[in-house]
Amino acid sequence: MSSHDPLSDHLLDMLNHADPEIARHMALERQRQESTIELIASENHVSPAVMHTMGSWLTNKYAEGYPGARYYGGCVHHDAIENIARDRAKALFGCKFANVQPHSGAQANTAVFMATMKPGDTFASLVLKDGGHLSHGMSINFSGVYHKPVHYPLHYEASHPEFEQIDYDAVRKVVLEHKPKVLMCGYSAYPRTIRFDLFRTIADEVGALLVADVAHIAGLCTHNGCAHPSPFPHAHIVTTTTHKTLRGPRGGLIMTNDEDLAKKIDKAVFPGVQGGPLMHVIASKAVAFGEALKPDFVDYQKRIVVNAKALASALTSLGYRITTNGTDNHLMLVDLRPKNSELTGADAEKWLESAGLICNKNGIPNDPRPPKFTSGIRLGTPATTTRGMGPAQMQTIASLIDRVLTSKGDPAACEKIRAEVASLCSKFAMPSMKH
Ligand code: DSN
Repeated sequence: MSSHDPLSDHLLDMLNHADPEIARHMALERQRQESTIELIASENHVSPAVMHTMGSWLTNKYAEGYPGARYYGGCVHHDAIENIARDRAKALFGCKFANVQPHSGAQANTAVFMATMKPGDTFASLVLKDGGHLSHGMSINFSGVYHKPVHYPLHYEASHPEFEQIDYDAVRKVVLEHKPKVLMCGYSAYPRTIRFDLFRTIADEVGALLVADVAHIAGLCTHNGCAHPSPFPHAHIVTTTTHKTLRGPRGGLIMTNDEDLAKKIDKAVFPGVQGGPLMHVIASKAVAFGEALKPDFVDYQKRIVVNAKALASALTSLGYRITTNGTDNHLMLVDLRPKNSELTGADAEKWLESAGLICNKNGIPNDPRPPKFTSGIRLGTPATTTRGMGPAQMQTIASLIDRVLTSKGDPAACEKIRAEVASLCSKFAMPSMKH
């Protein structure tokens, strides 16, 4: 039986006195995370060092501005921490400038749009329903309200060898026709390698800035592209979250090699779209970047991809269709229809959760069903890989998923599978259980 890290236990003890109502829910959530298998592609389990740096006295401080140029006194240690975070981010991704203040990936993209475009300017991106992101031009997101998104399509003909993948000829056509200020690449539900080099060639044809949002694949892109080609030197600007494959705290990050763009980005982050930086989160980002700079992080990223391929292949053998016929990265989209044409992603998500397998419903390219239902689920391997699971466990997980879905969520079957899931989890501790 694993034990927890002492700081987590101490926190719960303290909260049991200070605020028992919240303590109860936090204890239950810890138990939920420990006893279920996390397959949401954008989630991960952080180390105790990353986690507890966030829950610290650094939250007490206002530090508007940047190191050496703050609008409040008492920032000396915050300057040091933010400089370390910036230097580690630059070393990790191999670039010259980093802004570690964005509160999230969407905030990072908001700041980049402010730094590079005027209201009404056109940008090109992949549409949300094909794997893009809210902040890449959804009609009711700031990006679609204040700017003009034009979207490039995927290959939609089933006979095409690159079915459901980026159609670079179509990207070029859209870019030449609309001459956008910004060309965006990087996605939330795209399982294949992104050709940053081809995107840059296309952007250069019309003088557009190439913005790569690597929120999902950030960890894979570290160490000069250890498990996915790096967006540098091709992208003018790179945005990311820090909490997905990068395994840091919930937050955002913007990087570039261009000094002029770096100045505009700093101004856009603060005072453009944010006020005081979350210094406790920035310190935690620094800790996470420090962990990621260690050589075993490269091995971790490679194992994420090996596991994703193993899970995709096991599900294919069981009769599911993986879009694009596989994956090159940490995630896959599972088209449920070949197995059961009536089954929606919404039902699959609910049934799987009742068995302790956590994932999210997700549209597949050209999905006839609306986003509330969908014909697919999205699965990812960053969290299971953090727990130390490997290809053998991916086979087991595929079979557990299939048993839940074949049972049509039968409560007795799901209860039995939930016990098997808990037993598997007990053999693969979360980082906060190893100390
Ligand atoms: N919500 C994130 C995801 O799950 O992919 C994207 O921001």
